[in-house]
Amino acid sequence: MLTPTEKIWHNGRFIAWDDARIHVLSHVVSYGTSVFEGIRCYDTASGPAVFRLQDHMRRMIDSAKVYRTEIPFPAEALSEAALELVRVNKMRSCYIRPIALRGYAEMGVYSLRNPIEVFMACWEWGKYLGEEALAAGVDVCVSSWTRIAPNTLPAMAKAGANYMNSQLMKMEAVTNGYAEAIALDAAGYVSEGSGENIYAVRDGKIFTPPLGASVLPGITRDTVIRLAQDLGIPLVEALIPREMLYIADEVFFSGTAAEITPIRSIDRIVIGKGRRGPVAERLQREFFAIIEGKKEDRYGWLTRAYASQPVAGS
Ligand code: PPE
Repeated sequence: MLTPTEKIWHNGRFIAWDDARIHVLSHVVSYGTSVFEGIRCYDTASGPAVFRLQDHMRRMIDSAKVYRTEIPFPAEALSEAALELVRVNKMRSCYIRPIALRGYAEMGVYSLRNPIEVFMACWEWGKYLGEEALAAGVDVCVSSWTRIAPNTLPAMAKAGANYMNSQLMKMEAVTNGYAEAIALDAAGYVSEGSGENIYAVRDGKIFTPPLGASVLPGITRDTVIRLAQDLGIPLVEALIPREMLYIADEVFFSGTAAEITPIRSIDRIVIGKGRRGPVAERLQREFFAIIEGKKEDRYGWLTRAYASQPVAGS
């Protein structure tokens, strides 16, 4: 159950958590008309800091553009609002959810005359795929559902409606006793998880599906690509046949919520040694060293939320 924080940002001002309501006939409710982001704020050695804030806000603006929508706040203003949100709620580490939706005015599929409402909330969110997931790995399946096909729902846009496809995958997986599902794209190649990008490692080389395989351009995916390069681990974007997952030495997920999560079995076939592999572990170590502030933030990925460290409980 979600633990409420004090305030939610709405169209430029802060309102009480319980007041962040919309009418049931808001366009988004019937038609899924929303674009959103998921961002993490980490409690680093030098105080709470938000990871790749501007990149997330840029993606939200891009997602809206695909739907012919201009969010009435520039990325800088949204970023500033996110930092203020962390401050007013006195958070140290949290998950930040900005969402732009089409609100209440008219009914019918055409949405462009309905008002754009922008909300931003934050809450504490622990480990997405379970406490043990990061160290032990998770058991997953290949979904019987295909990922949203090219030119149907645009996968590069992080739109609410895309998550109906993700939900079909996730419900089936959980019902069958798996932590998560992997979707294949419309051509049958590996696409992504319900809320994560995916990687397969074979003989020390990382493979990840290209954007053309109906994947979200993950901010963590971009992070993994850069960290792999820095660590001298070869990484290629390539079409991945399903069976390549089964014979990989390692398979792992990345995402804001999932961070870097190893996969230890797929469809009950043990992957590699059935536990976190060395490549995933090296990437995790580098990733966590940066976000915990133990290693230099060499790409300027962290934005401090407080000018000076907040006193705990103040
Ligand atoms: N693919 C999908 C479909 C996806 O939803 C996410 C994020 C990713 C890839 C990874 O993207 P990024 O977070 O930028 O590295 N999924 C978010 C939603 C989780 C949720 O359940 O809600 C997330 O990880 O925050």
